[in-house]
Amino acid sequence: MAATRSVLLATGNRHKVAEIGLVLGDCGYRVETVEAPKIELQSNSLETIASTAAALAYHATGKPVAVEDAGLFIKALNGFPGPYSSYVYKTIGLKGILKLMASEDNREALFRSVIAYAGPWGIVVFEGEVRGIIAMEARGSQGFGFDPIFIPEGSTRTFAEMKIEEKNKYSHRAKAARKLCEWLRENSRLLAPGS
Ligand code: ITT
Repeated sequence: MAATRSVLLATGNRHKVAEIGLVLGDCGYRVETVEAPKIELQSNSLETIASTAAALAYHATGKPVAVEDAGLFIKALNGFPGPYSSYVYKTIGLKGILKLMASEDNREALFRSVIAYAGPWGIVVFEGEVRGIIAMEARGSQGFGFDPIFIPEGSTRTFAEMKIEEKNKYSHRAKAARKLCEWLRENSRLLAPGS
């Protein structure tokens, strides 16, 4: 089915667009992008960050807008970096995380994704998570961010060793996007054609 309807996603991350685009394509929607709100919100809650950013973007564009916020939560580090994942990736990076984890036997971690979709209906929020472990060393060259050090439950390979289709079978983001798909199906009457 050709996707004639679209969802506007406020993000500067092309990998998110590709991953969410693949899922939404399956339910007949294209992803279009708009610049993410300039304000980088600091909060302990992915829900608060995504919802506030979606509300701001909706206000700025006058069109329904989705924002996705995600984070990596490492058990042995009490959930660090969590909502600060983007900042931690840019500062200490993969090497820094592997160093912090060097003497840890417990490698359990969790990726969480929250998609907030703001429109005339208010803000709806969809969540997805995937459990896994932090690898002993970085592996793979696909994807982005912490993909080279995260091995999802049910696989022996890191996200960075997977093509998007395979990552989407496991990923937090694909799970949240599938929930958005269900919502779009059930609420298509709220969305004007072409919006
Ligand atoms: P936006 O423009 O959408 O904000 P971003 O890259 O800044 O893009 P986030 O604020 O959601 O995205 O930051 C989440 C960070 O967590 C991201 O920069 C990665 O370092 C990490 N992360 C989130 N999801 C990930 C995934 O699927 N694979 C690898 N790392 C991920």
